[in-house]
Amino acid sequence: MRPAITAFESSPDQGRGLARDMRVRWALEEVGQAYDVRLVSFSAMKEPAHRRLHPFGQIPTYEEGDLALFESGAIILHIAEHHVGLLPDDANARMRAIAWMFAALNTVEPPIVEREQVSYLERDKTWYEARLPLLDNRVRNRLDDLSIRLGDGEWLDNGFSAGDLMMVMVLRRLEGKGILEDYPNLSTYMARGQARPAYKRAFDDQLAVFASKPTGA
Ligand code: GTB
Repeated sequence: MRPAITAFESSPDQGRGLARDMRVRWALEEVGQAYDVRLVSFSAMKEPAHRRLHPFGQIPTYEEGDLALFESGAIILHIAEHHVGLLPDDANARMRAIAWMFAALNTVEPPIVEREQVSYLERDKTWYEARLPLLDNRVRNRLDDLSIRLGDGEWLDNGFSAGDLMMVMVLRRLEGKGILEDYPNLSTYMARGQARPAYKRAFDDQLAVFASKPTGA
């Protein structure tokens, strides 16, 4: 059964592949599963029809037969559990890869997202200049530990897994922020993920959505 995912009709990132459909596209490309994409507008996302798929009125969603899923982590875990290529066969290694998925989503991504949101939403507030360095430090604390654990390894736990896919996508949110550059092994790790053919196919497909809009809007 060919699954269908949802993505922004007009992504605010203008095709930079930062919205969370990108990680799902990448996972599907890694396992060689063809899929359909349904593009949704911001208003359609808040309509009852979409909320039946996603209670919070967001993308991505995933539909496959009578299964409907939301949350990129759950979607990628489902893909990884049902195909070869994103989780190791060994039971312990498999759980460690899943732990890295959770670490990316629950431990590393939250301070990155908080920093990002403050820089959008609180830039004109009196506390902004004082708050940003505190949030930078919280991000750096996570990167310090991640960098030590990765060391000179290629991936977080031997071979590439869904844990690396998720971590690379989370680290991408730091692009251009002047932080990741201080962690050469993490920068190289991120580039290694982005160099994977499956990543490139997924990236090009989401970029094509942006490029197909006459105004680029
Ligand atoms: N925890 C959920 C998951 O992992 O699936 C979070 C889903 C989520 O945040 N979806 C966002 C959304 O639908 C898109 S990805 N937002 C619309 C809304 O809430 O109304 C977040 C995102 C959006 C845009 C950029 N960007 O432009 O750079 C980056 C990331």
